[in-house]
Amino acid sequence: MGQSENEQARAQESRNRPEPGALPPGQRLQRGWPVLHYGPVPRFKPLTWEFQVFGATASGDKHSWDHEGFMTLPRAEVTSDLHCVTRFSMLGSRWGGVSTATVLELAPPAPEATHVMVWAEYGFSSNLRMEDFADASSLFATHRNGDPLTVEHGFPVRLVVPHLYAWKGPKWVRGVEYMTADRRGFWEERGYHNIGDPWAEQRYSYQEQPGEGPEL
Ligand SMILES: Nc1nc2c(c(=O)[nH]1)N[C@H]1C(S)=C(S)[C@@H](COP(=O)(O)O)O[C@H]1N2
Ligand SMILES: [Mo]
Repeated sequence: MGQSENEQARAQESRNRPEPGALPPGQRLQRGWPVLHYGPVPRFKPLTWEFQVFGATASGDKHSWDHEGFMTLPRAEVTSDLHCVTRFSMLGSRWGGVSTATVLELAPPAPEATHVMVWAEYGFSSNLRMEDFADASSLFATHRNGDPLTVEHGFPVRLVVPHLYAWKGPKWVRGVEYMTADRRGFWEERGYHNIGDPWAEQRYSYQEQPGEGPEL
């Protein structure tokens, strides 16, 4: 179960990315775990909750799991850091859940799919390049340090993409849309960088270079 440390190390090497546990430029260490999001905390409704994969799927069909189905998918663990663009970082959480690789394997995208939009409750969304979504450290987390997520932190499922700023990981995820072209998500439309690499301090959309995001 889970990802070996070797595999994690190799994934890091291949991206030439700093080790977990390091602080990106302009970030400070946070003790404890603040709650940060836009809008109200959604109530979990187990009977109607679904995790859907749709858009440019290989078969053209939509895939969906109910909560029980999602919780019985193969599980993985990743230890990683969370970097909020408001400058706090939380280092060294052990996230448990379903890796994005598992979702990609069970609900494969069409070959033309280049980006994903991850959708959460109340229409919150964030867009990712396929390679960032598919990264070996990207995980749909249900647990942190062995405990189920609290509702404020995204119960039942949040995305964690440790090599990007934390807004790229929606809490209360309900679906993934495979896309054949890039489109901006919620914060990416509202002044935040389309890619959001904390090591390059890609905080705001005005910093985007040509080709890093769709027209604003
Ligand atoms: N659905 C949703 N997910 C979200 C956000 C949000 O506004 N809505 N904010 C993001 C931001 S900016 C951060 S820093 C993290 C914060 O996660 P936390 O509240 O568990 O610390 O959630 C991310 N996920
Ligand atoms: Mo954030």
